[in-house]
Amino acid sequence: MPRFAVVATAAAALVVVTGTTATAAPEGTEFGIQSTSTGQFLSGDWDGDGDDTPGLYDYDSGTWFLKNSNEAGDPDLIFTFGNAPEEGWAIVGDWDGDGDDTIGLLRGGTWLLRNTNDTGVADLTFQYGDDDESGLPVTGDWDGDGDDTPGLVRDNVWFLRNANSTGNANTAFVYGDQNEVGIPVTGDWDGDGDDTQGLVRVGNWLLRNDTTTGPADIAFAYGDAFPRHWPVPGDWDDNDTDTPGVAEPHEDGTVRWFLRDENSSGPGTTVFDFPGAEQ
Ligand SMILES: [Ca+2]
Ligand SMILES: [Ca+2]
Ligand SMILES: [Ca+2]
Ligand SMILES: [Ca+2]
Repeated sequence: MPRFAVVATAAAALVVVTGTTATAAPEGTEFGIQSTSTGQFLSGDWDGDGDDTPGLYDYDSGTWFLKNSNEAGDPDLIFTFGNAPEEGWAIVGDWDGDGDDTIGLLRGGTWLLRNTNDTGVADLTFQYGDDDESGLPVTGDWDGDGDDTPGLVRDNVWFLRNANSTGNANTAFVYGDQNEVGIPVTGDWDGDGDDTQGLVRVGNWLLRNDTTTGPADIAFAYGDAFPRHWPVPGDWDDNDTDTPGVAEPHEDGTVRWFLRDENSSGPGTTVFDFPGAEQ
């Protein structure tokens, strides 16, 4: 596989981090701000066995690289979904509630979701957001019914929808500051079955267990400030709670993943390179 010098969406997220306004769905060409590469870090339960594992999306080629175990090694799945270059956001979730997380793209306000991790047309296509949508996409099982559905984060206002179809937000609330500099993350921090919101500000994880306005229920430091560390939470040990992870891209194209199994400060529980150095 090609090695990754990532930090692509990094550039897009950097727009948020610096407090300026993202003006549209990210252009692939905008991703080069941080580096010459165009990648995004993701995590999901690609094989439906219960644990979340890493994924990479290459915007230049529209190629997904998914790994089914939290250890060094080659990707288990390599396939294309998206254009070359792709101008939308890469997103993942269990759209059909069958237990596996699969791929998707958000272009403008159009969500293109596929229920299998392979090349093909979108199984679901719908509008959620504006044609020139400026919000950042998030996905999660907001209502705890088993399927992941869309959300948009416009500055510090979160708009969550409980169905994979065109329509209005079911839940809208403020979380974060005006001109929020944190990176939005979502997960089931307390293991009760629903996904909720969080922000990662300069390495500080601020997680809340209800999709409402209010203070963080859990706050801890993990990792360094973006873009050195890209936040990627997941259920690494299959105990039904989502916990922090960070991906650290290196100049040689390798990426080191630091996954922690507790929502607290401390060392990475599992650390490995994906992709690693070419042999
Ligand atoms: Ca898995
Ligand atoms: Ca699924
Ligand atoms: Ca749901
Ligand atoms: Ca929860």
